[in-house]
Amino acid sequence: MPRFLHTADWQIGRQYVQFPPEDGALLAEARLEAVATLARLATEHAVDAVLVAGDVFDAQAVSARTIRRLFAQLSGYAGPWLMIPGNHDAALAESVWTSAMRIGALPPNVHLALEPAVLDFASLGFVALAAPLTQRHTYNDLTEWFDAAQTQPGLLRIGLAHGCVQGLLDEAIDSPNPIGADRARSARLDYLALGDWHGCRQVDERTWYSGTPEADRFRDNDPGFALLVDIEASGRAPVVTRIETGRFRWRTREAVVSVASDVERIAGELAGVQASDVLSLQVSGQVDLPGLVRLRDAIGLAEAGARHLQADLSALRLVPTAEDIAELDADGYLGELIAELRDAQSAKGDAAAAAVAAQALELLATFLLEGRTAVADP
Ligand SMILES: [Mn+2]
Repeated sequence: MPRFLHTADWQIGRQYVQFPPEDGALLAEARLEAVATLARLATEHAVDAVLVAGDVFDAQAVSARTIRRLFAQLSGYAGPWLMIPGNHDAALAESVWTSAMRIGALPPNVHLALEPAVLDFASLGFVALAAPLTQRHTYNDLTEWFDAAQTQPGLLRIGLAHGCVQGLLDEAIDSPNPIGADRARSARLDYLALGDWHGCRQVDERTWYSGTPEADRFRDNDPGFALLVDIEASGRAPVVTRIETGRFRWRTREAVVSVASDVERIAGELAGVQASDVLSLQVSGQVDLPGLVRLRDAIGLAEAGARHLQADLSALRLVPTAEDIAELDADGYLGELIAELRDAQSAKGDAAAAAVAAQALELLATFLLEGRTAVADP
């Protein structure tokens, strides 16, 4: 009974320039570690082959060192690794693949299809129909020829392709590269291994996106898996099992604050962050001064506990209460100014002037608060 491990979208060489270097370097390193994990899983589950459905590399201009390091991660599985280029590492005349071959980095058990090909693994009971991308974007379906491809009866027909199943993922997908929604049936495939959609997703009984083994962006589409695919015999439906491979958990959280308990709830969630969390937090609404202090403290602690936390409070409006302003202890000129702004904020008649006063009050309170925090925290 042939068994496969299906993976895609390794995106090796991806740079996380939007992150501080210490976080970005670890996230990039995790992509290589994910490949080592795949090799270990392939061996543990005794698969007949690993199917890598494109975007092994994130870019064509990956350093020789990174290319060598990637292929070194494969050493944990001695069986065949089937690879096709995707849109990020398309098989151009000069590509990351030609670089890899030039430096002799490809191990002998990597079976790379740089052009459309039927790869024969008769001794293992299957053939692979490979539809590599030879340019970054195409507008014709590169899997069309699968339908007419003749293969030896009795051998499983396994497809590998990278792109967008038509009518399914059009808006959100990485690239145009269309794939017929009915391809597995029309080409009599036992399994169609797809890449490009970074989340794990079933298309039909025989067609799956494995997703990327290690999340690389803030999109809640189920990344961080590989698929174990068991096919009892030609024509039988595959049994597909998701295996968790991801190390970091990327999440987005949008929170709205209107009452004090909202701040407590967010602080409670932040207290639960773990070293594997990469979190993007956006807070909107309005908050009083103690609420803002509490929120900033909770964010500060969570920043230290998470792999990465980016908090955006730009849509959160500070609305200090009268007690808050008294607490700021601003006397003399500042005290008069605050009182003036507070009156102007609630003055009736000129709405525009009231809004400006509210904004000025918020700024001033924030500066005073920050000054106080800075003194209290030498
Ligand atoms: Mn892609």
